[in-house]
Amino acid sequence: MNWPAIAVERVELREVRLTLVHPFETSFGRIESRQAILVTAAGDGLEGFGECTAQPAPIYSYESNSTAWHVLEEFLVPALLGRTIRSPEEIGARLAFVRGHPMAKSAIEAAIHDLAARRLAVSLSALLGGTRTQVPVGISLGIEPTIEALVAQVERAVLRGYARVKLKIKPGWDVEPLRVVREAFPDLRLTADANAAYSLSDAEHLARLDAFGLEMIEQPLDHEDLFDHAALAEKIRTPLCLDESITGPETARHALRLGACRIINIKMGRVGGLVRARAVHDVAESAGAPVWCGGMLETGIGRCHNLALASLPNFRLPADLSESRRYFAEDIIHPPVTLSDPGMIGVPSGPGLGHAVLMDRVEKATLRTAGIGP
Ligand code: OSB
Ligand code: MG
Repeated sequence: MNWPAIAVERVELREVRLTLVHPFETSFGRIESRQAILVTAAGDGLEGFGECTAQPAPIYSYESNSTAWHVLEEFLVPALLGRTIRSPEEIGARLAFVRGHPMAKSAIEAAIHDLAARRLAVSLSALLGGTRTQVPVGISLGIEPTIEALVAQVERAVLRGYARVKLKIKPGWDVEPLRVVREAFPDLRLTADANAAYSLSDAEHLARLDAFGLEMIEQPLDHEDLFDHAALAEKIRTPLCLDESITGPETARHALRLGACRIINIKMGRVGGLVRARAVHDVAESAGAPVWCGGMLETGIGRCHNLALASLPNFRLPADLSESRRYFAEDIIHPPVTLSDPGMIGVPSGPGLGHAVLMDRVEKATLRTAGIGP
């Protein structure tokens, strides 16, 4: 689909906080609410929305809401304001002078994509060239106080119809919870995500997880260590998937070539936007490796972007994309995201995000705002 010439006249930043219906605990800490920067790009009488996937603290990656706010306000937005954007690649090119800060870049790039899609009156998925009308989805379940509590969560997810369940693991919360869940659900598509909590010296321990028929283990080792992931892959049978380590098409190519992973989790924020996310998708596709769309507990806005991204053809495995109600009592979009069929979420077909942004709920959740431009 042809990209329209887009004039970015004004940008608004807004930090919001939405309480999660259930706290989410990973090897790096416990998350009780989704606190995010929303970006609105206005031009030609239309508005597009983006969401920054950073969190308040620089724990999952080095970005935080404050660094993203600073970089957006001082550098990224001024580099785009008043410009006519003639291609999706032009956004990244104009932002390339800023080193790093992929989540901040992705948020404004996403807002401009939404604006472009609305301008053409097509869905974001259509603008990207998506080929799916619904995408297979799973659920990512956090560490629970007890194994019984975890089994209850898995049971609810299975009854709800999720196509795959991912369990967060860390040293001391791995073999036992996986063993018990596997015993209770022998046919469940099951994966585990360590968020970099292990080192190569744990290889023998991690090999014990081979007994549970996991479809993959996600990011067992340090985010910067492709080499040790390749060494670990030789010592265990379960396929490795990388999340934190994959920062773009470059690391994707290196990781696949080294044998550091066989599967890639793509998050648009982590890789610096939709254009780079597609580039990672293409690198993996030509290497014959499947990808799937990861999540960062996004509000409905980020979730719609993820659904559009996951409609591309090589997103062959279930996404970490769950219903709005799994995260929030009241999402900020209408209608909320729900399962369309068991284990599937429909890709929005209306213009742009395809869901309305509920500004009254956004206002209620707002912590701070900044307007940039006339
Ligand atoms: O590692 O995939 C991860 C959430 C926050 C930070 C990191 C991760 C996650 C998830 C949640 O697993 C996935 C979702 O949005 O449902
Ligand atoms: Mg992960």
